[in-house]
Order: sequence, then C-alpha cells, then structure tokens
Amino acid sequence: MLISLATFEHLPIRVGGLAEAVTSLGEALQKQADVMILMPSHGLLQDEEVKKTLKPEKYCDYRIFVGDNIFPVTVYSAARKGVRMFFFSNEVLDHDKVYEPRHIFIQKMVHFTKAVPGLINMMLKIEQQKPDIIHINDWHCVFAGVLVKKYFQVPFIFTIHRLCHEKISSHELAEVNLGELIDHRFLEGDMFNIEKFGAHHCDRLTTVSYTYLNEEWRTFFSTFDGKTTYVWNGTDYTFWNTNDLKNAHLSRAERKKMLLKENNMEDGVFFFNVGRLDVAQKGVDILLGAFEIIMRGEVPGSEKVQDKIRLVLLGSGDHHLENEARRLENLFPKNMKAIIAYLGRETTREYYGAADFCLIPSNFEPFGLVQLEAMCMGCIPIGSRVGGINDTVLDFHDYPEESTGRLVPPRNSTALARAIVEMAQFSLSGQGDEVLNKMRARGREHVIQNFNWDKAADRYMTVYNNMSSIKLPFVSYSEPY
Ligand code: NHF
Repeated sequence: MLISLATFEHLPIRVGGLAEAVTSLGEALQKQADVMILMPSHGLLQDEEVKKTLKPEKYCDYRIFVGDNIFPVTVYSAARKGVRMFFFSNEVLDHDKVYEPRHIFIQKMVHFTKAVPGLINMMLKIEQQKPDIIHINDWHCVFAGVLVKKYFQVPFIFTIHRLCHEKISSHELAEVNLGELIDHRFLEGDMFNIEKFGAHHCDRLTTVSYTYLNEEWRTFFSTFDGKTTYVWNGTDYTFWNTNDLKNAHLSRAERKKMLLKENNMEDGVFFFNVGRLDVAQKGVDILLGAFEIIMRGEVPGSEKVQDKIRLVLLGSGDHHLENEARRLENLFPKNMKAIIAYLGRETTREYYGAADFCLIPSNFEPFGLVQLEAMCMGCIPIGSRVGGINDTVLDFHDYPEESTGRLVPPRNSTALARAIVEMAQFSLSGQGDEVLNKMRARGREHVIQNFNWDKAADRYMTVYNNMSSIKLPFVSYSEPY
C-alpha cells in the first residue's frame, strides 16, 4: 500500500505538535507500508544543513494555472528512514514562514492544492503508480485531498489535529480558478468553510483523541458521525528517556538541585511549564494567575508551601504573557524563572528529567505531547481535564492505584493553584515520596504501552482499510471504544 501524507509541517519544518505527529506517524507507517510525504518546501531546500543531510534531488517539474498566471513547480524528493518526502517548490511554495503572512499562506495553499494532483499525474508517468490513500492533515491540505479523490479516485482520509473553523471567500477561490470546489452548502455568507467541506468529502474523518471528539461533537463532528473516529497520537519514548540525560548517573533529587541552581534558585518543589506562551489554547495566563494566587497566600495551605515553590517557564510567544512572566519573576525571584526561548529538545529533556511536576494548563488540547513527554521522563503532569490530556493522564484521586498525574478543571487559576499546593504539600510531607515515585514509574509504563507510534500506525491502517470502529449516534459517548 502506498500512503501519501499531505501536511504543512514535517520535521525539520516545525511550528507545533503537528510536525512531530506527522513525522513520527510516517516513520511508523513505513514499517508496514510505503509512505510519501507531500509538503511545500517552505524554503527548506535553501538550508545548508538540509542539503547536507537529506540531499534532496529534483524529481520532476511541471506548470500550474493560478488565475491568469502560469507558475512553474519543481518537486524535489529525499528519503529519511525509508519515508519518501516530496517538497514542492516555486516562488510561493518556497516562502520560509509556514503560516505567515496570511495572504502568502493562502497563496501557498492554492499552489499546493494544484501542485499535489500535478505530482500524482507525473508519478503515473514516471513510476506507473499512484498513492492508494491520500491522508490530509488539517485544513490547509483539504482542497488537495478533494481534487486527488475527484481526479484519481484515491480514498481521502481527513485528520483534524485542531479545529480552526477556517474560511475562505468564494470569489477568492473562483479567482484562482478553483471555482469547481465551491459548494453552496458550505457557504456562510460569501465565506466557504474549509473543514466542513473536507469532512463532507472525505472517506474517513479522524481526530486525535476521544475527549476532543466528544468536546467538539455537537459543534462539528456529529454532522459526519457515520465516518468519524479518533486515533491517538504516540510519543517517541526512546528519545524521552532519563538514561540519555547529561547527568543520568545522578539521582533525580540531585539533578533537580543542580538545575535549580543554574536558574539561581535554591532547592524546593520544582514545577515546570514548557511550550508556546499563549492564552487561547495553552492557557499560560491561567498558570501565571495560579502562581500569583499561591504567592499571595490566597488559597488554603499556600502559606505552608510558598517558600518552597519553584517554577520554571520555558517558551516564547505572546508578548503580553512574556511581560507578565517577567513581572512575576521580578516580584518573586526566589520562586520563579522565565526562560523566554526555545532551547531545543535536548535541553527540554533535562528539565523534564529534573522537575517534580509539569504544569499543562491548556484550555483545550486535541491531543498534546507535553504530558506524554513529561510522563516518559518521570515528571508528573498536572494538567487540565481536556482533550488528549484527559485521555492520557490518570488522575491521582480518580485512580489512586493507577494514577500517573493530576487533572484539574480548565480555565480556572484557583483550581490549578489548589492542585499545585496539594501536590507541593504531599511532596514536602516526606510520606509522599513512595507514592510519587510509583506515579513516575507508572507514567512511563502507561505511555510506552498505550501511546506509542506503532499503535497509532496500526489504528490508522484500520482506518485506511475501512476496518475501524466509528462513532455512530447509537454508540454510547461515555466509553472509549
Ligand atoms: O498534539 C498533533 C497536535 C496535537 O494538541 C495538539 C494540537 C495540534 O493542538 O496532533 O496537533
């Protein structure tokens, strides 16, 4: 079986979790099928490191019509771990910002929409074969999926990694001669709803967690119930492994002390947050609010633990949040450090391998990778009870014997502050150590067993083969199936 995965992100091009997800899925699927990645070049062909390591070679070139203009497209191919990657290149597709600015991004989507069927046409000539499946990841690739299905009768699987409710105006589509895609059922005023259109045309619709599917059931998925299911992502537990830490030979407590010292803090209970500093999805404002509530002694018990709270924030994003983090860091320098940067996977691993708890205050999280990485590294997640966090973390109170972390209601700084105080008290009490160490060990086991990429690939294979269970209205919503 030849599976094509269409995506705007694939490592080394990374904006968010989509890149990790599609890259790892491709590698896992390659063990049981042939995989080809379809992606705009995003300027990656000019990168010296990419030229050296991936050595992309020209595969073919052809032309596409966009409105009254004709554009050349050159496709380069490369292989990594057996996965063939096809990079589409021209003056638009080479733009190095993946999703910005908006007008170029939309042009990129249009060029990609036309370039993908163009490549399949060429592939039929060059290799006398075409993909057996086109697997579309997120809305940017939907139009390409619809055209490939229409012109080449290739089954189209649509995965929503995060619902964006994206729209484009129908006259914009007509102007770039994609008028054949305009369907009045998906017009909202003059605007065309791309995700609904994709969900309507695809053969199977999937999203990345059971809870997210339910959270968005009424708003979106229920309309497509007969073909909708979920497939959990996995995580690369071989990379997220304490044995590969710089100070693997030291105890966790010693590593913690060292890392806190590097950040000018004394030993204490170490809480860690990593990722994009944003309000809408990641809820970092909720976390900063919780920290301030604790430091001001506004939740019961906080006065007993305040002195020992250590918080490290690692990430960048929204300037307002960066400033807020700096303000709190200046107010409470003994308790908090904001590292406004992306320091790479290896450094992040050092933090997971030393911190006691990982805070994941997302307002929504279709799947979320952080809680899995943290669990792999023995850093106990305290996260919002939403989406993939709810599916993957077993709560301390709900499952006393099997727990791997702590879940709290989303969008609630007070609830998060209470959980932080509770876990800090527990950890400082001395009697908590055994329980917490068991949680750490169980967390890693839980991820390895249930959230590995081979499992995800198996489940996608059943989706491709039309053999997966689907979420029908007469199946109970409360139980994963
Ligand atoms: O993990 C990959 C990622 C998810 O929750 C994440 C998200 C975007 O928001 O599936 O996609």
